[in-house]
Amino acid sequence: MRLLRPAARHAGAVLVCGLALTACGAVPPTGSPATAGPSGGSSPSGTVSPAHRWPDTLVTDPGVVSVAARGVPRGEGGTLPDDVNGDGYPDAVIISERADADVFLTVLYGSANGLNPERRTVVTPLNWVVWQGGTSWRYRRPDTADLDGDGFADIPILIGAQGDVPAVRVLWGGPGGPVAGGLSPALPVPDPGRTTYDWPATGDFDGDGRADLAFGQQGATSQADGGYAVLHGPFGRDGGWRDTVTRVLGNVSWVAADTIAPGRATGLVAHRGDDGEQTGGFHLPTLSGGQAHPFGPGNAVAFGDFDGDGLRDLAVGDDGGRNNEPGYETLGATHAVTLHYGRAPGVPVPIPVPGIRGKLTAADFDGDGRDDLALQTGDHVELRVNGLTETRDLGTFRCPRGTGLISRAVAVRAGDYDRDGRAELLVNCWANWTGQDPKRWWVWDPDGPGLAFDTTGFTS
Ligand SMILES: [Ca+2]
Ligand SMILES: [Ca+2]
Ligand SMILES: [Ca+2]
Ligand SMILES: [Ca+2]
Repeated sequence: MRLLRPAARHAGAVLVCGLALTACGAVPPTGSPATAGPSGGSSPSGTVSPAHRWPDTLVTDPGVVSVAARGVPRGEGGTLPDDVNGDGYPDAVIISERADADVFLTVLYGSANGLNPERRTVVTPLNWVVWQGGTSWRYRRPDTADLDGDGFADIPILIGAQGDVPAVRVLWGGPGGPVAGGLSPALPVPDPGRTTYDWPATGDFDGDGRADLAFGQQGATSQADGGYAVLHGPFGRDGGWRDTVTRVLGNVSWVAADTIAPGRATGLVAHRGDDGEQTGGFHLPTLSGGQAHPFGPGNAVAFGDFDGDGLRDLAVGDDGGRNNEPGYETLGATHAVTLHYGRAPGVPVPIPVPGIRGKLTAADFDGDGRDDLALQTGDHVELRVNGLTETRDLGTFRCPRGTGLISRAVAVRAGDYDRDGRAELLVNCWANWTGQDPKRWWVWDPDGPGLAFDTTGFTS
């Protein structure tokens, strides 16, 4: 039994079996790795059982979301993996709430002046719900990528009927952002009951220039059967995709990916499940090479180039999750960020950070060519800069007035939304000690005034 948050991850894991009993039954042993074709994986060598396909209703049901846009700059297409309207500026996708606690997606559009909530698209589920699986530090999802290769970043979302198994669909980007009806059929994720209720990770995992989607897969009959599945792009608007690769790694519950960049295959973290405690996982710098470096414990992960040598590094930290098993006070608690540098992946370098919790967010906030790390200590968000050797306290974020107690600042995601070479940080300000409260937001810009906004009134 866990004492503290996060509760959502494990609750979601339990729910997988609770709601999808058929998907928790026996599943043929998976290869390592194995490939299934776009027929849905019914080939003899495939690992996708037709018995575990999504319900057909999820494929055919139209009119799932409404879309309301205002002030969206019109783009012509580009190459950035997070440019939803293709105007050359990265965009931020967040999950947020209205006053009535309705959960919806908002695309905030970048510009020369950065993010501005007056330039946005609000995507609201109709009779379905946007799944909120995942704990607070992974709340940066949904990720984006140009899944169909048309020059506009797309948004895979996890959505489904209340109480049903959610499906992954793609909300397609376009010159004016997402539009009504611009939603793919349900993607044929292998063994959805085994695939955790976390959102998929975007990447180009085979380095072919086409964006792919990765999913963590829990073991069907034991933890040892856990692993990951990758659906390779390009993805068609009819729901088609190139092929599926699965791999068994043992006790894997969820995945996190590096950022997409031209000319390199995207790295992946396949993380073990947990019962509220800190666990570890496997770092796969490339999937095609097959090498999986074990790491941990630490439930918060972030990729970056922290020493500026051009190689990708992995930061692992304590997200604050605990349970009340005997010894919980100390077991698995590193109270540190541990760096796994690309130049020496087998030599972890711990950096003590007393009071660390929450997620890690990496970006180059000061523009020196080295990625920096935003992390939480207590109620504060702080930056580690200059190769993570220097600490810069950003303080407690101020949120819109009149919203009651503001207690926690949660760094959600970062990007260079104004393209001045220095990243901005998007922070969610909780007014609730006990759980996610994604209504109040703050954009921290190292070069300019902060911007606060509240999604409570985002009806359009
Ligand atoms: Ca854009
Ligand atoms: Ca696209
Ligand atoms: Ca690819
Ligand atoms: Ca930097």
